[in-house]
Amino acid sequence: MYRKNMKKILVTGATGQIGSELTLELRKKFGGENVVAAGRRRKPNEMLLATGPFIYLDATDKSSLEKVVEEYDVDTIYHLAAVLSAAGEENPQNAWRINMESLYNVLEVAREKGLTRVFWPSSIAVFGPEAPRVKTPQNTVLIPRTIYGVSKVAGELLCNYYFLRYNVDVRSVRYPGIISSETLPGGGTTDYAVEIFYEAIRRKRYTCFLRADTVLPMMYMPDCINAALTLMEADPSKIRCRTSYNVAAVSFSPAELAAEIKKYIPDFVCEYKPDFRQQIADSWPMSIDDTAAREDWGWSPKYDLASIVKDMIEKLTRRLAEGLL
Ligand code: AKB
Repeated sequence: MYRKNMKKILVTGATGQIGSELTLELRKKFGGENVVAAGRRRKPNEMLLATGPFIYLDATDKSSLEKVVEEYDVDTIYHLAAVLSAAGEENPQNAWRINMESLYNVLEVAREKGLTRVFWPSSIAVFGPEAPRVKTPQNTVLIPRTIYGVSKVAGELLCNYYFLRYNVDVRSVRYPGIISSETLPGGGTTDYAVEIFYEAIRRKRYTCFLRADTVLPMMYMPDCINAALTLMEADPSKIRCRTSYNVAAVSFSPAELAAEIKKYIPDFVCEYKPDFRQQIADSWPMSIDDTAAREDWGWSPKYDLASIVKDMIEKLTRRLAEGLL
């Protein structure tokens, strides 16, 4: 995969939950110096700094984005910077501005400079209570109740428009909640499914902000990264959907997750105190139909609930023993 003198990949939101791990994976594949990590944190983690270039970038500022694309000879952007669902409800105006302005700038720069490819994640948050909640289809009614979901629906339509009108090769998947061991998520409704591991290992107790029986679609980070890379490598003729593909892995409730964790930490206690995020979760699908992604570009997840929990417990226990947790 690594080519000498190859053009560069830019990852925005590289210090976030998905960005931090995706950047390292891209660097392994294409060489550290070919993957520019960009974020708004002044102090990113050491691995990001040690393995390739890191720059401060606010993607809502188009001229800064243009400068970076020119300076590093970028031809592919993974645009991950975003405000998530729960944080979005605390300041909807800010969430709309950040999510929409940054995506618009990325698509405009891709159009103006003729970039080869753009990846932008959408989310199960595009669906609202009017959509079927079980095996939610690829094409169904999209009336989300959060500003995050509204920005994702608008973003999907914008991506489709830029493809049809300007031939910008932008590709997207609708991620479910992502579980990962390296960087904590921030501001999402599905964040409980990561926090619960840290608290179970450190304190053997967790108070969940969703009801015990709230079933949501989830995915482990290796599958999440694999979805992005497989879609980005697919032949353009295979990509029949230019809004965003449904991708599914597992669905479970907090009670089911807690029961699986208890197999490793028998005295773990999980309590439930639902807050405003419950309403968001109740408006989202419980499971997703991802037939189109499987058929078009061979999407297939590897991790189920048991293998996710086993891997998370192993990784976080090791980090705790090394004093890194
Ligand atoms: C969130 O909870 O907001 C995100 C998402 C499902 O897009 N993790």
